[in-house]
Amino acid sequence: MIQKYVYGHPFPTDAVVKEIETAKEPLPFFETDNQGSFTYTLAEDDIVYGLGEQIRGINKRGWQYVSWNYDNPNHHEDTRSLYGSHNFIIVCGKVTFGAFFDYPGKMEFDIGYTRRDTMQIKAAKNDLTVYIITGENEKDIVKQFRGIIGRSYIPPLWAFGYGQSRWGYKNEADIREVAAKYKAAGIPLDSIYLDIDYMERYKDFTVDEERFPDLKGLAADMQAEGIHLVPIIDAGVKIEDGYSVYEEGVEKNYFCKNAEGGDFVGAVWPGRVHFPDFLQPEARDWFGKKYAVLTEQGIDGFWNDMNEPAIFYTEDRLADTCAEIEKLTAGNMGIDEYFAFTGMVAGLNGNIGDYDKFYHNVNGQMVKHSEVHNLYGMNMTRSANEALREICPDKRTLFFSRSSYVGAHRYGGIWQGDNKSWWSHILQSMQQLPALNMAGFLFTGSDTGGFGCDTTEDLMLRWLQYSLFTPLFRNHSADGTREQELYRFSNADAAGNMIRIRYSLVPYLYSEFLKAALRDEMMFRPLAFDFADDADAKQVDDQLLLGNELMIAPIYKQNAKGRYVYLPEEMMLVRMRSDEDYETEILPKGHHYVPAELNELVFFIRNQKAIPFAKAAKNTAETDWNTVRLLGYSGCSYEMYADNGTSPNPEDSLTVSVIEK
Ligand code: MIG
Repeated sequence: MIQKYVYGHPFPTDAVVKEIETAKEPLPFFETDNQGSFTYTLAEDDIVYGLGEQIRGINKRGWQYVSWNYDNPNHHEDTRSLYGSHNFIIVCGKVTFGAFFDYPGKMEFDIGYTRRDTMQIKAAKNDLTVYIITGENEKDIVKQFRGIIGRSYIPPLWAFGYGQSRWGYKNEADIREVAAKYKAAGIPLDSIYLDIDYMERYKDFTVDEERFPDLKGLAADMQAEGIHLVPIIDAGVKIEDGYSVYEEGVEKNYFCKNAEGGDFVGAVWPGRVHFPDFLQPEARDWFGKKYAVLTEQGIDGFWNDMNEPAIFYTEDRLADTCAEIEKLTAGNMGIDEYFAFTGMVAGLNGNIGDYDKFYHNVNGQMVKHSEVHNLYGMNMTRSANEALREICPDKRTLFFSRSSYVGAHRYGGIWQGDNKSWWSHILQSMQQLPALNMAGFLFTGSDTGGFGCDTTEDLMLRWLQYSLFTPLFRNHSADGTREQELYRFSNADAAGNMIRIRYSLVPYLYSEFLKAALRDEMMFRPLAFDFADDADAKQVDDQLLLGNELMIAPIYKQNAKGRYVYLPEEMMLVRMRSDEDYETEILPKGHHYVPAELNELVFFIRNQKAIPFAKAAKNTAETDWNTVRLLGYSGCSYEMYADNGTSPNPEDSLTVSVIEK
């Protein structure tokens, strides 16, 4: 059952697509002060799941989180906001229910942080819609929620292949080198990503003619090798005379305005920029149609970046800061002045006050950005998705975004933002997966190997052993960090074996993805969602169920030659060195220490289940679905979902078949 409660005058976020009548009975579970604050008393053993892309564990209890889409490449346990805001939680324990707080501005979730027994959720203003969902269990609550927010985005099949990315590929030769070296190393590859350097001075929908003189030719050569090029698009539009995107946007009033009615100026990679007003349908249509500049050159995938939007600085604040600094540095700087100085400089980037300085035009009304902040990234990806469905109506285009809000899951996937080459960020990524799935985000994954900092070859290998299960499987790193293409490492053979295992798993992963999307289910679940009465399962926050057949338990500690794993039922341990070299062993329910050398992937097949396992291919287009055989318990079958991998509506080519062992 879903009950809807409206407070004040909520901004229409488009998160929920189903009409629901406002409830007549009073709000259950929470006390509200009718000022935007909602309080729930937590029982000692209550678990709180959800919040999508957030830091810390699967159980969110014991911290304060803030929904405020934010570019934080240095996030760790202390962080409160990340790139997306997904205000859906499930409280599980004394009473079990789901709650979605549909509010596009800043929201705080104090989940037993101030007081262990109190959850206090607070919207900046009392203008929001609250949905309370009760059901049979957590999975049922999620299914009901997903039913009202609309079907999750389904990418083309090739997006399930392995992708190589790096901020730092400067020109066509760099891209060709990556493709050639992967080929020479015999490591499968489906995509190479183009970061901001392909553009002319970071201008959206331009291609630098010197460094990429023939993108169309390059894209065609890559296609011939089964490789898709995936360029980045940034939110900010460079202010530059003669640049048509800038000039059109100014002329048509498609950019966000400042208080005086002029076009708001921020600074990001291109220098001074205007931000497209993605809340205007006409602006969305206009910006989205620009993607054709690239699809015309053979491009069929994009990633949308900097769309929180990230703002390095605004002109006003920079001017004020410089004036203050002048005063501070006039005499002999004392320690207090020194810290004031460094604080002011550090505070330029992503300054929350800057988001009060610009406005969206919503049906002629000027709406302050900070009140609808968390919708920006979602509407950028919506702009691309809706336009591309017109431009390329016959096939799916790959999209994923950095920033998001509930509802964005209908338009594209998300990557989990800028992480680091830290062991803890393998775990952090995994812990976000079920919460993201709860909110509809199925196509997701982390920057494998780590984005910031220098990776190591063992970290890379262990990260691959985790990421090879995530729908988005991309190796990405930041400019200036240690290069991490797999062929650079002394363990490239072992890494290549992991990639080949991924390709053997593509039929299974794709099938489970389709099921999750078409049935509004979760692909990745905490153990307790399936084993509700198992007290030990509730404690597990570094293992996940994947689909209905697998359990993953990645190794995320350096120098570990194995790990403890909890089996909530008898399962089959699979220990794989390559798609052809592996052994299996049945383990009883309970706690086990599972050894795994660095070059060994371990995962578990659930009791009396089996998964389809194909011959590894050099890319997804070459996957031979006829070679699919069952791996797992004998005497059981698997229900496989498949389609042609490209039709915009998956139902048009969907096949459901039963594979028997
Ligand atoms: O401020 O385009 O998250 O993936 O490589 C950094 C450069 C801008 C942030 C993205 C990252 C990308 C980088 N971008």
